[in-house]
Amino acid sequence: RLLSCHPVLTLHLVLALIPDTILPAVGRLLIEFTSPMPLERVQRENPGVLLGGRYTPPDCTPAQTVAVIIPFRHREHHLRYWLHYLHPILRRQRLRYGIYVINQHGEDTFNRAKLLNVGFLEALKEDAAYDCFIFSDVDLVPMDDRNLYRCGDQPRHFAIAMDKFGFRLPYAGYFGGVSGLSKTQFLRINGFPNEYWGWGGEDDDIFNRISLTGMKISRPDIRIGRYRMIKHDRDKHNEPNPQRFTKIQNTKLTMKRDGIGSVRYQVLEVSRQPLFTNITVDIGRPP
Ligand code: UDH
Ligand code: NGS
Repeated sequence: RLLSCHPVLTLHLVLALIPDTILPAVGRLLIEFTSPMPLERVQRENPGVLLGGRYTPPDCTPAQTVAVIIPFRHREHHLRYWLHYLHPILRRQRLRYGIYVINQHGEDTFNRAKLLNVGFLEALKEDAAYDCFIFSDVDLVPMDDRNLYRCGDQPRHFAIAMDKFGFRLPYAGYFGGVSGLSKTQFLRINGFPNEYWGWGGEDDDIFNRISLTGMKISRPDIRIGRYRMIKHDRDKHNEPNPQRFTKIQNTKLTMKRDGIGSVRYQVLEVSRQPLFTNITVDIGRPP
């Protein structure tokens, strides 16, 4: 337990010489979503993961403790694929981590960014040691395990080369899909906006918050930040938000009053499952 958990990237030469079974990193991964994924199988294949989806590497002491936060409603089959692919990747990355699924209760309009704020606060209530927060959509799986789910000295954007965008950024200021902020970085931007109900714009607002506080987005190499998205139709109650274009013009004014300091919600249930912690929350509805 004395060794620190070094980034796997530096070990390339050594890796070439040791057998596949103990390889810390694989590199490019084959990701596909054809046959349904039973949770029992995922559990069987991840015996080292503890109740609530917690993991600590057995042989080294990680520098960070990472909370992975997933905004969620009615996507159980996506979550099973996500857990199937991500647990082994995160284990190989030698992270100390926990998985938090923030499940929006009821059928009112979806609010991704508010759920992510809830995830930040609830993860910290569970374990004050969390100092890195990775926010991931449930339908995004990295295609390369060298895309390290950790925080650095600037906010990180992980999902930069998604299959649906032809493995490129759709625009320079895109910050959607999977992103990560240290606790300090998250608090510096007053967390995420709570007032984006429905689809779109909340990730651009977060991008604005980061720029306005003088931080810069860090991204992996374009060959490594590749993702597959599980194809799906538009969800019910997550229609494009018509206010999103005017809202993202006003981040500078709104970010002071709307954020982690003003989020109101009610936790209805915390349930520790074998592979994740499920937090069902009433976040209200649009005004
Ligand atoms: N989410 C849910 N349930 C919902 C809505 C959203 O869990 O009902 C979560 C989920 O983690 C999802 C994320 O919020 O990955 C982002 O929402 P999204 O997947 O709807 O956003 P995306 O941009 O899709 O991926 C928009 C609709 C695309 C329709 C494409 C039709 N071919
Ligand atoms: C922008 C949205 C973002 C969204 C991105 C990609 O236009 O929230 O498209 O969307 N911003 C606004 O609407 C203001 S996607 O192609 O994934 O559906 O993340």
